[in-house]
Amino acid sequence: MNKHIENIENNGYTLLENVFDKSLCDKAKSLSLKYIDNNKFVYDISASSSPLARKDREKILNNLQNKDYFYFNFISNQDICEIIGYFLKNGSYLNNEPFHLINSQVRCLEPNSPVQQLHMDSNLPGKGSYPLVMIVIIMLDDFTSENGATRVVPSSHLRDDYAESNKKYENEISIKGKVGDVIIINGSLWHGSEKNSTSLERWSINIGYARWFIKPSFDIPRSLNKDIYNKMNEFERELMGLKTVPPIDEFDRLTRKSNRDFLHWENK
Ligand SMILES: O=C(O)CCC(=O)C(=O)O
Ligand SMILES: [Fe+2]
Repeated sequence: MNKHIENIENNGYTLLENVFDKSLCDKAKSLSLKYIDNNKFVYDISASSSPLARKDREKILNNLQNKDYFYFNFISNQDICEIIGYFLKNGSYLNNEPFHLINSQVRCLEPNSPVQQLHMDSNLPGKGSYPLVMIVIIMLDDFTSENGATRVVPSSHLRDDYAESNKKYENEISIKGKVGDVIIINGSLWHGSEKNSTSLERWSINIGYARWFIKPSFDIPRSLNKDIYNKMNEFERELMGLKTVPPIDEFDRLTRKSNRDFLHWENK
């Protein structure tokens, strides 16, 4: 763990090898494909002006936490959450304030999927500050130099500016690895996927975690379902941010943190 903490502190990312079995990764792909095919999702891309919202050469399944409890094999993996917890608790009161899930996605780059703009997921450069957001990328296929591996600009989490549009930086590198390997990235690191120049798909699970007071990408507490909730352990429920939903007004509660789950399902 110390090696990974050092890597993330200095370079902004680390690679954990062989965290998940190939069989679990294959199941994640086939299950996700089933959800994608059965649902024929239509996304309103006109509602967003970011080039990151263009998904024409991708298959995407968002909000894994409300699709199937199976995905918690990845979302709440202990080895991953230990490292994430170190970074997202560090500097908070007694180094022990909670962190929560802010997005989770299965992402498939289809053949000829274009390069993704270098970006940060934290909405704020990291220079001189504690990390606010951490990203996990789980390889469901080998990541190679041809099929759209994640590229990063090492140590860019220490800068105070943003990557230029459509620019390839001299010192950027692609993180290659095997199915079941995991990349952990400081959310302020400049990163994005490469072009997929092969005739095969490149699948990954991409997960975002943040300090508890950072707004998630989707309303995770309100979109949970009870079947999945009932299977979750206490840590997983807290990871969904159920105890940090703001009260509706001061008569509901006087603090943002609560002793009880927002959904009030815990004793039923
Ligand atoms: O899939 C990848 O390699 C990175 C994806 C990413 O950074 C994103 O969609 O925000
Ligand atoms: Fe990203």
